[in-house]
Amino acid sequence: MRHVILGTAGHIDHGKTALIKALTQIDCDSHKEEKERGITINLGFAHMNLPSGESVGIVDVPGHKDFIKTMVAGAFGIDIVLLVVAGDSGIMPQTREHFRILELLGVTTGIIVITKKDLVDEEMLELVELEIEELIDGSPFESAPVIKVSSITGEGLDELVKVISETVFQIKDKSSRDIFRMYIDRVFNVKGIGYVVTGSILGGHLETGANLYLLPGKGKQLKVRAMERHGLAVDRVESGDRAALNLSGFKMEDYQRGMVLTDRILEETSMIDATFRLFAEEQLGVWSKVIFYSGTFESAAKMHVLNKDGLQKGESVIVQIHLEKPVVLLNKDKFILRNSSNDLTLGGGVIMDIKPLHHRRRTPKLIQALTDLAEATLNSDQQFKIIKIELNKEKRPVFADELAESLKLQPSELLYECTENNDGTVIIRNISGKDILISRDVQHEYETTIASLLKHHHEAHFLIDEGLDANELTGKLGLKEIESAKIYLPDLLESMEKKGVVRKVRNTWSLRDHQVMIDKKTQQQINWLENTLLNYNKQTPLNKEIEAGAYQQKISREHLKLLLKYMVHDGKICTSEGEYIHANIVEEVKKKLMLVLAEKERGINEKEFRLLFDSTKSFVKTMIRMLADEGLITKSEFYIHITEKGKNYLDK
Ligand SMILES: Nc1nc2c(ncn2[C@@H]2O[C@H](COP(=O)(O)OP(=O)(O)OP(=O)(O)O)[C@@H](O)[C@H]2O)c(=O)[nH]1
Ligand SMILES: [Mg+2]
Repeated sequence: MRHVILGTAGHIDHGKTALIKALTQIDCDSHKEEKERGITINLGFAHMNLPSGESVGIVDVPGHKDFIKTMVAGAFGIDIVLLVVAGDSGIMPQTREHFRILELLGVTTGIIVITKKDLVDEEMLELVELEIEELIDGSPFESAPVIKVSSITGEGLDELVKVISETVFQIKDKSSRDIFRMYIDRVFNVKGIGYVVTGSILGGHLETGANLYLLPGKGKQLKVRAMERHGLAVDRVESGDRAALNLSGFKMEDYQRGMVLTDRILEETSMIDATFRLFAEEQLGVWSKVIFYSGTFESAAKMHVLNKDGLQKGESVIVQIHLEKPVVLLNKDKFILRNSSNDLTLGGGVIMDIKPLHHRRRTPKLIQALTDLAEATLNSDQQFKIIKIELNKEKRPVFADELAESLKLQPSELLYECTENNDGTVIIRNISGKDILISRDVQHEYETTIASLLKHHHEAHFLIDEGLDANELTGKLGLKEIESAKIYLPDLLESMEKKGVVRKVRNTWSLRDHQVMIDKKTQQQINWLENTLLNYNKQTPLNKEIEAGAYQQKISREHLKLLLKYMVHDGKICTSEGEYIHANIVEEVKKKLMLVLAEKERGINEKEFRLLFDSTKSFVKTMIRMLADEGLITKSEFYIHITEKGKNYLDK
């Protein structure tokens, strides 16, 4: 089954609605005011059953110049246009305006229909044909068929139906895997059934019973109770169908024109980067006030031209658009801009970034990046380039799922693109089952920064073989809050180890070539410190006293800390809560105490401990902490006891 929507376009009174009626027997001008004025005001909807059995949806748009926004909403999502030109008047202003809008909306398949054949002679028809040729020359419609009909006599209609049937089969199948999206173009309440909304499905598919969201908004869940496609009840609709959905949960107070129904919650935006082509006879400066249209959405906006100082008719530029109202859009969506007084269609373009940074300054680097993105956006086979640009924007490791979500791609599609079309600039790492992407340049920067961080660390701690642990490095790289970095960085460090840049020292990472170097002067300082601590014997020296001694030795406080740390690492001294005792003394006390404790069933208290060694209270407290940490003793409220581990120690 084909899923194709046909739309009309053309100047007022040229016979669009009459043509649809002649083809389908459906009168799209159903409103009272339309009947009275004899013009189309609202979008009209119909469907047509082709001889092949296919059914195509039809959207009939108004031609009046005041209803361009309605025309844009109707033309959004159509696949084939019937560009109607009346034989008795030829190309008129809205013929041209609609024609350009269609081109900008990416509608590239069409049939030109010359109507009112019954009112004109051959000569006049030839003239109109010449005008049409001129209009379509060099456009995507250059080779579109031109059919002459009369909706009154029916002449030419059979041929038109034949051409429509052929054209329907030229439309490429759309992907029904995409996100389901449908701008609502009509809402009505059917007694006993509830609210029904209609629209052209822009992507994805939908089954009865599915959940939908009305966006932008509170994200309230709606349920599809029943559906119709082209007037018939169905259980499934998809991209390229006109559909009527009966929704449970839908409330008029939640709805505003311009909202879209989706099958998942999509982020709203009010700032976009886009390409823009000006087709109106106008000159625009760097900043312009405009009205933005995409689908049924409309908002006042400001347009900032980024890569030029202004633009003339026919020029294409890169712009940032600031919308007054939030909207849900997807990259590659098309849009139309009108001037702020809404009497002139300026042009339109393609959205390339729905969540850009705010570009305050137009730097050459920014312009280059945006130019690349524009090229990738306009070129559908450049998906990988878009992925790369989005990744470069992040400047950090990103989960594949996360990136796919922001690009509105399936994770599998993203990974496929990154493996099939990768030019080596994007690195994919699979770490504990998670795919993480990072740009090669960013990874290279990390490697350089890590090496330099470690170098500085080693310089400042030259007596210590340890470097920094993965956690400290994550923090120093500014990645602390980044979930993906927590698994990415340890993996990166391991790969740097394989490359011979770093090595593991206990739980830290050091530069592979880092070695502890002790010069003569440092050795003297170490000896002095060691003697000092030995001389204190079983009295823990207060830090203040060590510092005072060091000061006399011309050792700075920082350097003293480093010496102490080195000696702890080296096993010469022991430390607990900032107190230091020489390792030999710890060993001596340990042995004797264990022997005593092994004999004393009830254990000993702190005072007895102190008397045993003729030491100070603070020495005893520090020793108890050290031995308890080692697991050799336990301490109840008053007494110290030997543990099993302590007994084993004695046996050794
Ligand atoms: N004689 C003749 N009259 C036609 C033909 N097609 C349309 N008309 C008449 O032209 C007038 C305008 O036709 P519509 O179909 O309403 O024109 P439209 O393009 O839909 O106009 P808008 O929707 O307002 O832009 C009506 O009075 C039609 O009856 C035709 O092929 N022959
Ligand atoms: Mg009409």
